[in-house]
Amino acid sequence: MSKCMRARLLAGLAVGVALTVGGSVARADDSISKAVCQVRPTKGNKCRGVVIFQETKDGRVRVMARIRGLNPGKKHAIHIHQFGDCRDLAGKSAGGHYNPEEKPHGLPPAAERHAGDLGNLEANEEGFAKYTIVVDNISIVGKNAIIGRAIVVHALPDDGGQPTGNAGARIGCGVIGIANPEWKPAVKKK
Ligand SMILES: [Cu+2]
Ligand SMILES: [Zn+2]
Repeated sequence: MSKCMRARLLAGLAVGVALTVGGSVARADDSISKAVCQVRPTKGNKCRGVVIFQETKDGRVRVMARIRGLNPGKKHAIHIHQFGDCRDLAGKSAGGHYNPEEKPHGLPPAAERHAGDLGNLEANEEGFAKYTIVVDNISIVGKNAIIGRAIVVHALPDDGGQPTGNAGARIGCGVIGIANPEWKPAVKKK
């Protein structure tokens, strides 16, 4: 077999593998613009929910969180932590705040803050919080990529103090993954 033929055969094989992963056909040029994180409670807590990350047309990231199991009427810090590792029962394995630019801790919209500093959730009387923030210091898979890192929700509010906002225990933890752009939740039957 000539060198050229072998190169073409290998290239063809690679494309074939890329197109048939998981038994369904994926486009080879799929760009990743959406991520999802399923937050689960750490030991002894009830915090759970979903955080969606969607890249905007102007290159920012819209973060949309829906979290329940919080203290009614209270604020709870929400951060991106360095490691997508929630194995520790208290969430410690997620490491510190995601801080690729070595900045001090802060609260949005301050520019001087960790990339992972998303501010606070604010729970209603049912202990549920819906929170949206658009940020310009992270991306899904580009600069300051968040894929493979973790969302951590804390017991206390983030007060912006050093080094990490005095937010207390980690009550929820979840790994940020690539969202399936075609999946939609089933419509709830009443
Ligand atoms: Cu945190
Ligand atoms: Zn921070």
